[in-house]
Amino acid sequence: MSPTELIRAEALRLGFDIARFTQATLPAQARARLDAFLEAGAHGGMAWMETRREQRAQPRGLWPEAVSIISLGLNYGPDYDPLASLSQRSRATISAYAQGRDYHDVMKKRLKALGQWMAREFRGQPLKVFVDTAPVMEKPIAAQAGLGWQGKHTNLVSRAHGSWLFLGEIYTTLDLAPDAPESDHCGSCRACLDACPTAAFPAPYRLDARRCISYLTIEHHGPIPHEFRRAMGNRIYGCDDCLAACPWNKFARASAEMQFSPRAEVAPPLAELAALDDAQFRARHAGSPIKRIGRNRFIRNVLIAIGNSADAALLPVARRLCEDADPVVAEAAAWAVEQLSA
Ligand code: B12
Ligand code: SF4
Ligand code: SF4
Repeated sequence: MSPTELIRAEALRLGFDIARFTQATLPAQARARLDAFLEAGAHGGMAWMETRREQRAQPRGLWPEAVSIISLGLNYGPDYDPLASLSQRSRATISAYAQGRDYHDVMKKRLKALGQWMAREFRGQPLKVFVDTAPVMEKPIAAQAGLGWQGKHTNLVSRAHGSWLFLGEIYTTLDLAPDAPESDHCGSCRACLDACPTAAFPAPYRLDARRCISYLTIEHHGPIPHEFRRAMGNRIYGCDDCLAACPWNKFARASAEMQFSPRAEVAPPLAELAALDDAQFRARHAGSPIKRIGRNRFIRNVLIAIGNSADAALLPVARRLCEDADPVVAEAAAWAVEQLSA
């Protein structure tokens, strides 16, 4: 077997759903698009995107010795309708990616296992493993390796897994034969663009993160801008609307990875979530990506959902939080009270 066949077979054995190869260079176009994104301020408060621009723009900007990249995907396809809870307004909608165990942990563990196997197999050739948080353009790299194409919602769409694929990479000094890129199969479709509740796409293939509910609920610190509060509905962590709209999901299969199965109720009652103090929040979300945003940002999001619930039974819950020690929580609580009293 060739080195790429060996590595691919080992990756699949370790539980990856797809593994493909590309060279450690991206076309100048990827850099130009990243620049345009940052120049437009579309990254909002994610200052780390700006500060590590050079490393992100080009794989060798991060690691000059890199020759090839192994791009890996893990299918997290939900076995339920991720949008079903949007109409259950006294309950929370939590995006599919955050229902199970934190994918960073699952992916990192497998990347390290593959890396260790490669170090043995290829006599200590240096390599580095990455998932999400490193300054790596994961989607353009995966598209170049042919895992799928960047759809108009900007995420990677796969013919086999639809929109539900986590990405990770191994940069290596090995010179591996590259796979062919996948071509764009969006055609005239614009279902994802039309599905967005906050009009976060200024144009196909371009996202303004400042308008995206995923950004607002996970990355944004401080009060949620008023113009987006209504549109958020009961989405308290991330958003799946554009991903779920994609017709390519009809070929997707539910993930076989038990660690991505929902750890608790898919759509928990807002009253239950609003009652969490710091210790309870951390205990409930141990091992989940949700833990990262901390209790205050989480309760802020829950209060926006309460304000949108039209459920008068949640009024005392919101009133209680008007006295919260965190000013952002207290402000969101006051807004929720106002909405429910109107
Ligand atoms: C910052 C970030 C966010 C930000 C900004 C998202 C964004 N689209 O940039 C926010 C917080 C909003 C976010 C949200 C989500 N994220 Co996110 N995020 C990232 C992160 C850390 C960096 C992405 C980045 O570099 N953005 C900068 C822009 C410039 O890059 P880009 O999107 O690739 O932009 C390209 C296009 O605009 C394109 N382009 C421009 N014009 C044109 C024209 C044509 C014709 C074409 C083809 C392309 C094109 O060129 C640009 C550069 O290549 C990556 C992890 C990583 N290290 O890559 C995860 C990542 C992209 N996120 C991921 C996920 C799962 C999500 C959510 C689905 C989570 C959720 N359910 O809430 C949402 C999806 C929202 C959406 N529609 O994108 C996954 C996506 C997996 C996949 N299959 O693609 C990643 C890869 C993490 C991972 N390791 O799995 N995320
Ligand atoms: S994740 Fe939600 S808010 Fe963000 S672009 Fe997609 S549909 Fe719009
Ligand atoms: S919904 Fe349509 S336009 Fe959007 S990514 Fe899927 S195929 Fe492309």
